[in-house]
Amino acid sequence: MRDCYDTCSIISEFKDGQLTVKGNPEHPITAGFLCPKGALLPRWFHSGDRLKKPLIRTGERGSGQFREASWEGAIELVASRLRETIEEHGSESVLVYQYAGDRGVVNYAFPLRLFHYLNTAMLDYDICDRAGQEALKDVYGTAVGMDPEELRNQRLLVYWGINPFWTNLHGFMLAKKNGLEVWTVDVVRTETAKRSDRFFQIRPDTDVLFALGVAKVLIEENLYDRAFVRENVYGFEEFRNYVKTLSLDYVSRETGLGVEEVEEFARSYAEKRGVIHIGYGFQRSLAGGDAVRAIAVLPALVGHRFGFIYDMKTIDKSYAEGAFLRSRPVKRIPQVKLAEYIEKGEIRFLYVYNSNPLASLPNQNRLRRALKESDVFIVTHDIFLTDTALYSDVVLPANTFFERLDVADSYYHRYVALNEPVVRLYGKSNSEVTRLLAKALGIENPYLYESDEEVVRKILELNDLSWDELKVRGFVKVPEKPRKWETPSGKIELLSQRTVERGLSPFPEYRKFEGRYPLRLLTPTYRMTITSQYHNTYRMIDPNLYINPADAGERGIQEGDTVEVFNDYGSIKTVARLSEDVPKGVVLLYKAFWVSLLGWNANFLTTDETVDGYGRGSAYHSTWVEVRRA
Ligand SMILES: Nc1nc2c(c(=O)[nH]1)N[C@H]1C(S)=C(S)[C@@H](COP(=O)(O)OP(=O)(O)OC[C@H]3O[C@@H](n4cnc5c(=O)[nH]c(N)nc54)[C@H](O)[C@@H]3O)O[C@H]1N2
Ligand SMILES: Nc1nc2c(c(=O)[nH]1)N[C@H]1C(S)=C(S)[C@@H](COP(=O)(O)OP(=O)(O)OC[C@H]3O[C@@H](n4cnc5c(=O)[nH]c(N)nc54)[C@H](O)[C@@H]3O)O[C@H]1N2
Ligand SMILES: [Mo]
Repeated sequence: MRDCYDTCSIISEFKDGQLTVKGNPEHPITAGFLCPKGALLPRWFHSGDRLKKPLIRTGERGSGQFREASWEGAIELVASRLRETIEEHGSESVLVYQYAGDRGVVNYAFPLRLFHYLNTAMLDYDICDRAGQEALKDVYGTAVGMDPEELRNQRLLVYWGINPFWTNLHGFMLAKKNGLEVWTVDVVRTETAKRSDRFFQIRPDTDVLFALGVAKVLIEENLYDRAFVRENVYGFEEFRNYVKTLSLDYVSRETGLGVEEVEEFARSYAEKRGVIHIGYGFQRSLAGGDAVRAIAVLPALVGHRFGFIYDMKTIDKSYAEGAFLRSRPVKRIPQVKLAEYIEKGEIRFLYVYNSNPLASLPNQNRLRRALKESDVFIVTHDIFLTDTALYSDVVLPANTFFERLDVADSYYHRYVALNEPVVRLYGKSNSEVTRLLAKALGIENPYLYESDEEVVRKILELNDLSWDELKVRGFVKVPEKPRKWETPSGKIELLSQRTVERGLSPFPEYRKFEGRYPLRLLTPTYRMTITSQYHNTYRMIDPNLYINPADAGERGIQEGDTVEVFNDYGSIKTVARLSEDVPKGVVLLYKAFWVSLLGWNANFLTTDETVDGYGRGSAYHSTWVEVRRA
């Protein structure tokens, strides 16, 4: 249910007024344990900060002044404003903004039925894994790679731009338990890097060169799988010529890795036919699309059919979303460009659920300014009074996945789980609120009134999954069907026809990006939060700035000093921690904590530029800053 690779099977119980949770020992990925943040879920669930009553804004936007309202009153207000907005400005001036706060099929998708029915604008989801999705489609026609359970039969796993010891702990443990050799390619010496057999510490944005260098060695040292390539690869000769001109000295100079490291990577990777887990984290940069495309070439060269892990799609969930309810084509608004569309006056009504964009979107100063200066009506449905809720006109209390029926898949593994309620405390589910709104709007369409169980049963039926089996075991594995590459040539495209059509180079390109400030700011995930979630309930965050001692020295900064971090987007103050884990030229802040608790977050500094050749994916990591003693 959480926005997390592992999608754990949790056994929960409610006794004597207290929720307890444990990892399901029967579930092959969860394997009987929860990660540190999962184990604390009862604290989140029982938090005294949970919203209990709807709120209506009384003070200035963002001031936090609200009055409590009844559910009827709040829903009536939302419905009448929705109706008025559509009458005055048209249905496309309404935007539903949601993301993965809860990944249950019903609670993720059902509210979209209402907005499809109303023909409103929807998001183009580009905040998380988009550039990599597009890049993998360019090469393989799909971003779905290997079933991680297949790792049991593998020897080597390469973590490329991902920090699974924090973000995919069950995947990391699966690899370790099965005795795989583990390598990490990252800019930062992460907790995963520290637990890996080999660590390739690379400069930001140079992954594309590293991967091309490895490809060159594989080809020129005849380490590639000729038979596989002949049969399954499109554009091999052209690609071979492309990497021929690449000098390994240049690769070494740019990446910061030694020539021998590149050669050793290639030789050992080929010998062990490694699997590459391509991270979501690192592709959120201007270089992300080309980097993933270059990395994607490597499994093909060593003859590993789907020798990568990125995304998993097991079941078709479209019925829950109900796009068939639309009578007009959808206008999509790029998620990262929300502020721009508000500035242009194209959005008059914003309905937010499952997301906290006032913490998670880049360039927060611009977004907040746009919201303050516009007259957009904002409704937020959340469990807590988040930063987004604080900026809203109406706040509706949500309940949690412990309190309702749902079904969930995973973006990492092939198990689907049934989520059954244990108890009900406060708030209403995303689907309940949808039904209330539909009723208040006088809509009669039966699809807007289907019960959660009806939707779940229908989804299972459409996917040939058994409700009875799920009821008994709690989870079921979706078998993998034989599949081919879904590219224009029907093969793995080292020369990509899709990218040529988009006006890009047929091969992955290395480009140098430079900012107006000297230090590259990375803002990756933090161990005890999921983006902004759990900050308010666990109170376990790390707001410090990590800086290399050499960069600190040049600026007269010492361990523990208060520093200002700034660029053209904004400025924040925090405490400096000197660390060799971040290389010279790079500084690090963890992503997206609650602004109302901290007074700032990393997204006051991050760029809202996008990876334009690759679906306009977000480019958080392409942010440059300067740091000085405050
Ligand atoms: N604990 C926890 N788990 C989570 C989440 C969370 O917030 N907290 N969020 C969930 C979500 S939404 C997502 S998308 C996933 C993200 O999961 P990950 O992909 O693990 O995410 P990140 O930590 O953002 O990024 C991974 C690494 O990319 C590195 N990196 C940055 N730039 C470069 C580069 O140019 N090259 C290379 N090679 N590496 C680079 C960073 O140093 C970082 O260590 O995790 C999910 N799981
Ligand atoms: N600087 C920086 N920023 C980033 C990233 C980065 O790497 N660096 N990563 C980006 C990535 S990968 C992602 S995926 C986005 C995520 O960005 P968001 O989608 O904004 O993610 P969360 O902060 O998890 O917010 C989810 C919200 O949903 C609420 N919620 C949970 N369950 C329910 C429910 O059942 N019903 C309702 N109505 N609400 C619920 C939670 O309380 C929480 O407030 O952030 C992005 N932001
Ligand atoms: Mo994400």
